[in-house]
Amino acid sequence: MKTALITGATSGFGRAIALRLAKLGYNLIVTGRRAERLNELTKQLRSDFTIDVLSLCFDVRDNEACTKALESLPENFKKIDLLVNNAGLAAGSSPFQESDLADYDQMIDTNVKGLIYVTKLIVPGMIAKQSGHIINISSLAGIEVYPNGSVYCASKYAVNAITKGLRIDLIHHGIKVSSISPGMAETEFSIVRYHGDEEKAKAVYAGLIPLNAEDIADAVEFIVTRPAHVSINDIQINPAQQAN
Ligand code: NDP
Ligand code: 8X3
Repeated sequence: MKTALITGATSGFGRAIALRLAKLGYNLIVTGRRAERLNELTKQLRSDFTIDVLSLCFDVRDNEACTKALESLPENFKKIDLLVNNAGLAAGSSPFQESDLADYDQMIDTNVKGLIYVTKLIVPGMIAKQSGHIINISSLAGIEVYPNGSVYCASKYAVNAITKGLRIDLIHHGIKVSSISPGMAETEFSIVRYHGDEEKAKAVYAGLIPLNAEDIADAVEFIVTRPAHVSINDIQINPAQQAN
């Protein structure tokens, strides 16, 4: 049985990906900051599937916490076959000149540095067994830049550069590196972006049918079920009503 580690499994894409990978028979390490959500998910996974589940509560921005959690994994979770770097956020939506620097720090620290910290800790184990797969959840925002999105977009452009670089650096170790680049999807993403303002968050999706978390789980399932000789570099996936 294979083992997958998913960051940011307490909500949205991460949660849906965890449930989908459980259905595919993966043992799971689920992570996030909200312990209660992790407990609830772990309970559901254990009752609905015959898999081993480990939940680890830590903030990906804290390298010491990442190290503590991931360097002392129980024996049966030590060999990680699939890492899904999903934890991330947008914070704020204002022109650059009016934006809060704390929001910018949070996005760079989570989406870029957090992804680097976790990946740095998992890659050595994959190299040791000369196999593995990393899927980074990027965004359409890593391909296009939109008004009031400069630094969120920058963080996802960085994710794409890291994805491409990792693919080159890890190719001789039997490790595949993929990304998924979704457009607008209704999760807790916009609630977080608007600092808890649910009305503003809802308005983002007015007049179109956004993607949902299951659409992204579908993409993950497609990527991990390809034959060994096939590597999916990126899946760009938009709502039918969103061109760019
Ligand atoms: P959600 O807000 O629903 O989920 C985000 C997840 O990330 C949560 O589980 C949250 O867990 C976790 N997370 C955030 N910050 C941290 C942190 N510092 N440490 C650990 N975990 C953290 O949003 P989505 O599911 O939509 O977002 C998932 C990913 O998809 C993100 O990288 C986002 O940028 C990307 N994305 C989203 C799109 C969208 O339109 N929704 C489109 C394209 C990409 P907790 O709060 O418990 O820590
Ligand atoms: C989130 C996608 O373009 O709606 O990554 O901000 S977008």
